Amino acid sequence: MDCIFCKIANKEIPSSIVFENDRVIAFRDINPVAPVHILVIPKNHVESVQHLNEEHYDDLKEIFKAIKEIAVKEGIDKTGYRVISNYGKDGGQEVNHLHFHILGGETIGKLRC
Ligand code: D5M
Repeated sequence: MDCIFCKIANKEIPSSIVFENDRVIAFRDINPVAPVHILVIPKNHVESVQHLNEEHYDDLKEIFKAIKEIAVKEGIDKTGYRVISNYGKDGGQEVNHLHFHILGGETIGKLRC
C-alpha cells in the first residue's frame, strides 16, 4: 500500500517524531499552521474516523493517552489546544491514514486544517 503515513510509521521516510509507542506515533506536521502542530496516528493503517470499528478501540485509547502526554511535553496542557481529524472530501482530508492534528501554542482560530 502506498501510504505516506505508513511509511513514516515504518521509518521508511524521515519525520520529526515527538512520541512513539508500540501502537502510536506522533510527528510534527510538515506544513504547520500553529506554533505547535503535531499529527498523531495509529501505526496500523485505517483510513479515517469513518472507517473505525471495535478492532481499533485499543489504538484509539493509546492515541488519546498520547495526545495528553504530548500536550504536557509541548507545554500546551494548561493554555489549551485543539484536536482535529478530517474525513473525506468535504472534511478536507488529504492523507488517507487516520490522523489527529494537535494545534496549540497560540489562540487557534475557528478553521485551520
Ligand atoms: O492533513 C494532512 C496533513 O499531513 C497536512 O497538514 C500535511 C501533513 N503531511 C503530509 N505529508 C507529511 C509528511 N511527510 N510529514 C509530516 N506531515 C505531513 P489532512 O487532515 O489530511 O488534510
